[in-house]
Amino acid sequence: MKLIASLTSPYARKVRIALLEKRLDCELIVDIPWEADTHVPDYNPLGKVPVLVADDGEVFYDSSVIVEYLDSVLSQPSLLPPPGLEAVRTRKLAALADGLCDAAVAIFLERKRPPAHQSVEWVSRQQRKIDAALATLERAADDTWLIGGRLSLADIVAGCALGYLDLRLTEIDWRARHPRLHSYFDRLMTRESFLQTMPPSS
Ligand SMILES: N[C@@H](CCC(=O)N[C@@H](CS)C(=O)NCC(=O)O)C(=O)O
Repeated sequence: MKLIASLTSPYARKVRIALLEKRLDCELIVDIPWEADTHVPDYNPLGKVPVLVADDGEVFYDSSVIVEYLDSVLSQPSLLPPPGLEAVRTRKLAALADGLCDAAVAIFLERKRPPAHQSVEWVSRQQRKIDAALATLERAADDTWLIGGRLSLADIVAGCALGYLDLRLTEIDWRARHPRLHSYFDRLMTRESFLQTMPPSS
């Protein structure tokens, strides 16, 4: 298998963590989709990372779909519960944390535009999503794991989303406002899979 990814993408980190948790071998191909010489659109019509190329050449994208594919390749440790309400709740929390990432990425990209083209209203709208998502995660983070008593896709996405805030939106002091989330994140960050995939600072 090959994973096409950038090292700062929280969505790609999600897949890299899943691969490490499952101890699956996978070649990492670093490709930055914003650069002119990117090959990402050759694999994903949306031009986004991560993309997984399976051993038989089939291509998978969207990070959560890739994690589901990895669960089908190697069922243990499973990152999604079997079909049922717990699986739906796991996906819901993962969707929430993905949405937090989407809003943070939107702010990061907006700030890269020339100042005269930046929209204060757009940034505020994204900021409100981040604040509300953090408050919801704070309520969910009352134990070691968000759901089901073990590591799941929800924890991986939540950890990647919080890590992305630390990388790109350092002015958001989410730890001070969300003490349970702070402790939950610190516990998560002791895991080898999270430590090995820390994003570089640029
Ligand atoms: N929902 C997608 C989001 C992927 C995504 O937005 N990746 C960003 C990097 S953080 C990207 O490749 N952006 C390039 C673009 O939007 O053209 C997933 O979970 O895989």
